[in-house]
Amino acid sequence: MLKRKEAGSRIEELRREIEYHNYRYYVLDAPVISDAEFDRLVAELAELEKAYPEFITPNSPTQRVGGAPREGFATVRHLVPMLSLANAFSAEELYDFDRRVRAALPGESVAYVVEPKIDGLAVSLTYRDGEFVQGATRGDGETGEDITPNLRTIRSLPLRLLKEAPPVVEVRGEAYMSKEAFAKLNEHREEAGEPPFANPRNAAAGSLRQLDPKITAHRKLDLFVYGIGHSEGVRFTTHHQVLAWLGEQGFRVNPHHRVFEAVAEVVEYCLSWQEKRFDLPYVIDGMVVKVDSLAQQERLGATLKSPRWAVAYKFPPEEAVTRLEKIVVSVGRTGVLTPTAVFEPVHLAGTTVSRATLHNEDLIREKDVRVGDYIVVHKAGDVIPEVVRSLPERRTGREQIFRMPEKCPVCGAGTVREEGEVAVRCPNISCRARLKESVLHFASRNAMDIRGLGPALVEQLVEKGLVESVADIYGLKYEDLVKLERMGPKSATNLLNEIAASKKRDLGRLIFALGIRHVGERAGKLLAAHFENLERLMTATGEELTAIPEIGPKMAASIRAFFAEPRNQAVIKQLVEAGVNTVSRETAAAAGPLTGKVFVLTGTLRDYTREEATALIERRGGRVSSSVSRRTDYVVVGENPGSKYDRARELGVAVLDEEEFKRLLETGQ
Ligand code: 3BA
Repeated sequence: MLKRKEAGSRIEELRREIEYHNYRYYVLDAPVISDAEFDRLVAELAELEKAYPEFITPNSPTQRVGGAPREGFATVRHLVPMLSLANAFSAEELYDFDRRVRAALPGESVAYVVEPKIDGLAVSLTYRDGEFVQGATRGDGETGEDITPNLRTIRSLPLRLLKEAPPVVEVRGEAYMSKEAFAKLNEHREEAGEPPFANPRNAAAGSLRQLDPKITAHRKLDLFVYGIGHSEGVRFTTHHQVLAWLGEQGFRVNPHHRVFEAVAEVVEYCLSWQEKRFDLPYVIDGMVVKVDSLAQQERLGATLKSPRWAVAYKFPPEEAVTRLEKIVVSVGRTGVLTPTAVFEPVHLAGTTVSRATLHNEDLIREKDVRVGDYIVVHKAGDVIPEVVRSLPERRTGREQIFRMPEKCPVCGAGTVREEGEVAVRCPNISCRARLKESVLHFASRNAMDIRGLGPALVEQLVEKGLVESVADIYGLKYEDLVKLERMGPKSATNLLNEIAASKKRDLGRLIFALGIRHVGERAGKLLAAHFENLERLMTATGEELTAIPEIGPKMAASIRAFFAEPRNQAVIKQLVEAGVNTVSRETAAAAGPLTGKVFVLTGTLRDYTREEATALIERRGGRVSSSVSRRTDYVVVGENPGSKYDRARELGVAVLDEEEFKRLLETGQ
């Protein structure tokens, strides 16, 4: 073990080294060590920090994802307002801008810097003595929100400046999400039935607005910087000098900025990016033109909203018109049916496209898209083709209104659309589209806990036709398994033992493992405790289900739909025949003296806080609800009770004072 002082200097050394390699990797895209070597450095630092936690600072590279969730965002006042950019929508308007600039600077020569306009979120990053101390959003330009921990998760953001640093410098730039990260994020959101983000800018904004920086850390964000706001102790004469300095200090500066003296060249450069932009890995929505000389910038000044020395040339929106030939429906891994528009091929944002997502049934209806229609298509985030709208004025009368299929196009099971949801789903857990996911969930740790039945193996079992439903797991034979890739005699035997052992799991786990929508681990346990065997759950009516505390109409409907599907009934029959346990050992009574009882608390108790009373009830199997209804068993009344007390008397619900409540906790009566 190192001595404290030595540990301190080694920690410092490791931090510099790690941040340098971070810079090589994320800023320069030119790493000089392997990932494994890098991981070793981080591991050594993490170990030293664990042994000497007094050395941990928020700007240690180990802390990029370490921030705790917060209650809300503090506001930050920008010392120099973050103005907005005036727009130019044509070459003509760029020439107008140039004329205004030259008119205000008579007889002077003018140079411009032209840089891509990143479609992200403007942020302000304050460094004191070279250390990153605060990051904020632009907000309304005067005040923004403090999002320091979220910004620290961006790997290309330097936690310390590389070179000799001024006492204070506030760097400004754009946080954004790459096209690739945006497409992946939306794919996951659609699979989970969550609404997709409209574009990478919304995705970046949504990610930076997370109160829990751990969520931000999972969203791959990046950063380009392009300016300085408030500063003390640095002086520059031109904008391109500022950009060079920022690069030397370890920031990512967009490499496509250029200096021009002639406005014609400025215009040509802007126009040249109209098509080239589709080859960039991030979205740009235009080019920003800035007067290069800072002295000239100062003399030009600003209007109320925007500087007179800069303008954003905005690219025209990339849209195309085509004819919708048909709508095809595919089924995703989780059983969601997704309609896709198939149309006559058109050139769009750099590629030829002939298909676009229509997301869901409701969107098709809202946009009034009919098969045979002329439609407008675009690419969200330059990558995801979408139907923007139909052109009803071009209809012939032969267009067809689309309906989602009533049968799953993959397995033929009757499809289900739950109340309040946009997604139509296939309810058959053995559907080919869903099977791998169903098996993985069935075997997962909190379900049937079959260790060794992971993605690679499930892939093979399903592809080879050895598993056509979750119940087929129990029919697997040694000879089937040893032949598979990465399977030896030992692992095959182990897996068979695991599978056999899983037959004894409690009913609660089995119910969860079936993958009934909305039925999580806790609901599985509650249902098992209430019905005690699977058979009774299968035949339960909606009323019986909703009579159970915590089981609402949504879950009840989904349980009924699940067991109504003959293909699911067949799986259960097969599970029973294989000898899988379908009875509950943990009965309702065993869970606690207050199991199933619903409490409402009102007024102040003398001896317990609200949190303590809740914990005491829950530890005994009861539940605390916030409002009184006919389903409430007890209303516990402290001093100065509210309207809940009146409501309890109205409904004839049992009312307990503090003494009676204590007795119930102690004796269960
Ligand atoms: N340059 C956005 N504003 C930008 C400093 C000025 C400016 C932008 C820019 C006003 C980009 C408005 C919000 C803001 C102060 C940021 C850029 C980009 N320059 N390259 C001229 O790439 N999106 N946005 N105000 N800083």
